[in-house]
Order: sequence, then structure tokens, then C-alpha cells
Amino acid sequence: MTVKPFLQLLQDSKPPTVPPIWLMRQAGRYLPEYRATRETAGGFLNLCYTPELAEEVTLQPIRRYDFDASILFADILLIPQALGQKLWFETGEGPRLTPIEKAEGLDGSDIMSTLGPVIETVGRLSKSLPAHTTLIGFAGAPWTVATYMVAGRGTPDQAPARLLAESQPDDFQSIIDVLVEATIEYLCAQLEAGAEVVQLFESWAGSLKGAAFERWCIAPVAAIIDGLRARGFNHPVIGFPRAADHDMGDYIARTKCQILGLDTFADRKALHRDLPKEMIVQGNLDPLTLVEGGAALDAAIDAIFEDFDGRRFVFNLGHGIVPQTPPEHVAQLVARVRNR
Ligand code: 1CP
Repeated sequence: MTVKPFLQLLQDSKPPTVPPIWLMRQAGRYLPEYRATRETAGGFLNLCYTPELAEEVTLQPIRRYDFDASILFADILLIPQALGQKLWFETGEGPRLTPIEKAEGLDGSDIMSTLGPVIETVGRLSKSLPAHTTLIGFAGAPWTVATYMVAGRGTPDQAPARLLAESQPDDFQSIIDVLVEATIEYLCAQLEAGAEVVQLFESWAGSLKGAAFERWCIAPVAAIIDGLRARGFNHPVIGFPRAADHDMGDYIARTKCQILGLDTFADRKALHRDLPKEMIVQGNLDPLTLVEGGAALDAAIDAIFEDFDGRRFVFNLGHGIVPQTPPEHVAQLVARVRNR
């Protein structure tokens, strides 16, 4: 049996000398081969929904860097589209959706007819990945996905969703409930097709505090993880509540995620001191330090090893790779992590 370093980390009680490494957005525009395949696909959504091309772009960073984990190529906004909301990508501007204020009009009865090709991509990857590479599936966490559904686009402060959640909590809850059910179904299908771990991306956790954080971030993620367990899927889950340092203890206690993703600005020393010592963390190199490269990159990598000394961790960035990242800096990073 080939050892998969990523899954092995979860089995062992002590940290390995070399931690498993993968990077958020490891497939993407910083790679010339990604840009070429995206061109062939004729747009980002076509790329997501064409299994052989989505498989190809997922494999590209694995061929270059031999990461320990591979993340399915798709997007968190495919679920709203599968629920019937109109989704398109404006060139150079990011996603656009027709904004909604309640669940009326969303139809969760047949999401797999839209998401089927993504599941086919997972099945292909589970056969084509190297034997030591772990396949990570994913979905957006409901709050983050809802911020896009309500605003119809990415927003700096998530104001439309926050306002709706405050002023019409029942309507907002109805959207979250539909998302929880759809996400359970989608993740179960990914796991059934061969994903070995799933990550829930809560990119906008930082815009909620206190009771709102409990209700809209923690409770839906806990319901999704419970839902997976109730259906017999006991796979590890990575929770990534970005910019929610203040509430990490509650988040891990209530969601029971196995790995906690830390964003770029997370206070590593404080978290290492305060989190249960068996909790596995993932992160949190600044993506801009990866753009910089050189001695600054080496020093930042070493600081992560020092700060997490004695704890099991997965080496990753604190957020996704940015398009201007020189591919050779990623090679430098992987070599440094593996050969320190
Ligand atoms: O090629 C292109 O021009 C599209 C750029 C792109 C890519 C490469 C988008 C549009 N999505 C993706 C892929 C993607 N998105 C993955 C694939 C796997 C990998 O990591 O390699 C994943 C996991 C995501 C997740 C995602 N999509 C998140 C959560 C993580 C994060 O970055 O915070 C979010 C918020 C999205 C929405 C989205 N999709 C794309 C963009 C540009 C955005 C952000 C929009 C915004 O807020 O302005």
C-alpha cells in the first residue's frame, strides 16, 4: 500500500518531519498551461463543467510540483447555479448572479443534473492521480455562498447579505437551509466518487461576530458535517473560517472539523497556545510572500515551522495563490518545505 502523506498525518498522533503540502488555488491563472486549457474551454464555467478539461487543470500543478493533495477544480458558485440561480462570469471582473432575497425560486430537487459533470471529474481524478496524492473535494460554506447569492457579486464588506440576515432573518434562514441540504448532497456525491477529504470554504467568516457568527457560520457548517456523518461519510473535513480568529475555539468544538484552515493574518503563536494540542491546522503563508520569493519566502516558511513546533499541520497558504505568482517561486516553496 502506498502511503498518502496527507491522510497519514490524520492517523499519526505526532507531527511528521515533513508536513504534507498543497496550496489553495494551486490550479489557476499563474500557470501558463492553465491559461491555455481555459482558452480551449472557452470560458471558466465551461472549464468547470467539462470533465476532461477540469481533470487536466487539476492535474497540472500535481505534475509540476508533486503536491501531497490535489483539489478538485470547480467553484463554490456552482451550487447556486444548480439551484436555478443565473450565474455568469464577466471577463476580468469575477462572478455575477441575479440577486435574490429569499429561497423562493431556488429548487434543490435535482441539483445533480447540473453538478453531474463535476462528480465525473472527481471519478476521473480518483483514477488518474498518483497513488500517494490525496484528492480533496470542496464546497463553499453556506454563509459565504449566500453573500454572493444575495449581492449578485463579490462585495468588500458583504453588506447586502448582512443587512438581509439582520432585517429579514427568516428569509435569510430559508436560503441557508436550502444551501445546507444541497451542500450535503453535493459533498456526499464527491466522497462517493472518490474524494478523500473535503474542505468547506468560509471566505467571509470575518464579516460576522458573536451571535451572527454562531447562527450563520457555525450552525450551518455543523449541520453539513453532521449530515455527512449521518449518511455514513466519516471522511476528514477541513474547516476554513477565514478571518475568524476570535471564534476558532467555538468553531472547532461545534463543527467537529478535523483540520482548521488558518488565513494569512491568523495569529499562529496565540492559536498554537490556545487550540487543543491534537487539533490539526492548515496554513498560513501569505500569498504575497510567495510572489516575492527569495530569502523572504524562506524566512516566512521557517517561521511557520517554528510557530507550529510540536503540532501536526498541513503546509498551505493563508488564501489562494494570486495570478502574478512566478511558478518558480512555488517550486522554491515546495523544495524548502521538503528539504529544510
Ligand atoms: O480562470 C479564471 O479567470 C477564473 C478564476 C477562478 C478560479 C481559478 C475562479 C473564479 N474560481 C476558480 C477556481 C476555484 N475557486 C477553486 C478551484 C480549486 C483550487 O483551489 O485550485 C476553488 C476551491 C474556488 C473557491 C472559491 N470561489 C472561493 C473560496 C476561496 C476563496 O478564494 O476565498 C470563492 C470566494 C470563489 C468565488 C470566485 N470564483 C472565482 C472568483 C474570481 C471568485 C471570487 C469573487 C470575488 O469575491 O470577487
